Amino acid sequence: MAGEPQADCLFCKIVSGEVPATVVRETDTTVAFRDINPQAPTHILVIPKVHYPDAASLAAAEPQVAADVLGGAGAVAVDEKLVETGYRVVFNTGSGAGQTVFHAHAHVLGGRGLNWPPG
Ligand code: IU
Repeated sequence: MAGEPQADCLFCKIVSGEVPATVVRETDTTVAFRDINPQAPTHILVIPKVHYPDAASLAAAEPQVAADVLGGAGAVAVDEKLVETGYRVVFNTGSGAGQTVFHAHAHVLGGRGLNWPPG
């Protein structure tokens, strides 16, 4: 059921501690950890502890938690000293847009120049 932990979900296993991750920030509703395949000098994922397949379905069902994810991205950017130089928050949504893990997550990318439009 949406919102419940999914047995086959990698990010649910990171939330439960079953799969290790380099956690940089945790709140009652979110976890932030370093991406294992970083695409920038700083690349952190901010995820809700509850399971929804993407950001839009999370926002529709639990808007406060979606706000917590976005706020977590901002807090990570401050902690990682990305604010002055700029950073990007990305929610890949759907396999055609590059989503590979179907548990909502924000990518926080920074520490290098970021081109626009993204590829
Ligand atoms: P995507 O937007 O669904 O493609 O992002 C998934 C991210 O999860 C991607 O950047 C992976 O490198 C990252 N990731 C991870 O950090 N740890 C893992 O064990 C796995 C994927 I699998």
